[in-house]
Amino acid sequence: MISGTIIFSGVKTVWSRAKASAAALGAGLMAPSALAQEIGHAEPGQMGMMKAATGIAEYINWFHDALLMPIISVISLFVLGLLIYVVVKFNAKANPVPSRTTHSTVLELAWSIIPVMILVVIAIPSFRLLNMQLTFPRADLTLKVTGKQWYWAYDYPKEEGDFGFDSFIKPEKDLKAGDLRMLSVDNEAVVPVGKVVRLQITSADVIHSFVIQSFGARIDAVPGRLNETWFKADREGMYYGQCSKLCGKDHAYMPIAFRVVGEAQYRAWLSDAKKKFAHAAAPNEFAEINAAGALR
Ligand SMILES: [Cu+2]
Repeated sequence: MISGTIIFSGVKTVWSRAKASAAALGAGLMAPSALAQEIGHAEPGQMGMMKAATGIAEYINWFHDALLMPIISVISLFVLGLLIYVVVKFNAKANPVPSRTTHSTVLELAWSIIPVMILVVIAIPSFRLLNMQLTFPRADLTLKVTGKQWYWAYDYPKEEGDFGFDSFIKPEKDLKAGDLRMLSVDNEAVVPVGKVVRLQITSADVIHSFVIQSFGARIDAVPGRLNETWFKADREGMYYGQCSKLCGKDHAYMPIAFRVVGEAQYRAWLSDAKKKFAHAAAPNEFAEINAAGALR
């Protein structure tokens, strides 16, 4: 297991180096403004995974692109080849007298052991990924995220000013230049770049699911339960996600929007947000529960 992990991390390093040099090559061709604002959302007609903004998302993309896709492609082509071979070679015309073979020890051992070995090869990086996602580094900022029918609510902790707000999808008629249909929201969650953000996720009604693919974050929002995930965004920009659990009639209309900014910009936003979204002005369930001491 351990030597396997070392091999895989070696492969991963080579892969991310190749990707980094490809990105550097691309960067030379792109306008600097395009680089300053990374946008984490799917492009129309896009194939493949969304661009990664965290180490975990990069690992997920590597796992999918460099390991799972090649394995499933080879298996699919192999099975297709076998089917064509059987159809051509063993049809009634080509093979009028069929063999009466019912048993082959070698074949049976092979089709048991080879799939097990493939699964072991997949399991090693898979468990490594789970371990990365479930090992929480010390958090610089903890946000509470509440799924509601049908929007998300964000609560910032006492140290950041003790405020919270609801985040609704922007209706199509309110979209401005640069906004994205079905993704842009009225109030984005703002977080600092390069900091560990811990998310405590719950729901006020039915089960929702909080997903931001560019962060490699995916976790259910379950009423009465506090689930956790974390991310550390390497790049500034806008990152979008969507509720990924069928949660009712407006399931498709509750996007998740995170703006990752530099420390100074974050502080500036914080001082405005503290006033705009103070809990006293806009009370929410959590403020009431907290006041009652239920969550302490
Ligand atoms: Cu939902």
